Amino acid sequence: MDRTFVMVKPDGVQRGLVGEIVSRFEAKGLKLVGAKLELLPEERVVEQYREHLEKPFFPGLKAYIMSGPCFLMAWEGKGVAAVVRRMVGATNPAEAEPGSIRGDFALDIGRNVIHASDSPESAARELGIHFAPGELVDYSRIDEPVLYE
Ligand code: D4T
Repeated sequence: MDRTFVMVKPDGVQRGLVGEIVSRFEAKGLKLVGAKLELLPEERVVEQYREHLEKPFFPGLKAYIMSGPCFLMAWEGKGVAAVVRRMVGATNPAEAEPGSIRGDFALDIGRNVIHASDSPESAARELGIHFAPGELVDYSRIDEPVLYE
């Protein structure tokens, strides 16, 4: 089954949004297969955002991501990376649809509450940066037989 990486950023943790965000993915029918609260070390922030290293916003982005604990998750489900990105909404919260997480809970692109991998390939890479294989759990949710055709 497909897996993706999702992270509540420090602003989301500080604002007490972890439970609301986890609830949305649970209610959708996705399965939580890994989770931890962590202060990210610089190497993993750089690896996570390596495509943005030369961008003018990178120093501020790195400082923000390292400013407090992040809540890291692995979610599993059919087409999960694309499903989660739609639930997260546009990168700029001003453009994110109401009903999406950023559309409902954020205002500023530099404080957009949550990260989610943008493709199955990114998901595999990012899960590898943040989780050891033994930290991801294989199990069945009791409602799986009625969630899938
Ligand atoms: P993340 O990676 O945080 O989920 O965001 P997205 O995948 O939706 O968007 P992204 O890679 O384009 O941007 C990464 C991260 O950088 C911040 N950012 C971005 C910023 O502070 N200023 C900017 O101008 C841009 C483009 C927000 C998300």
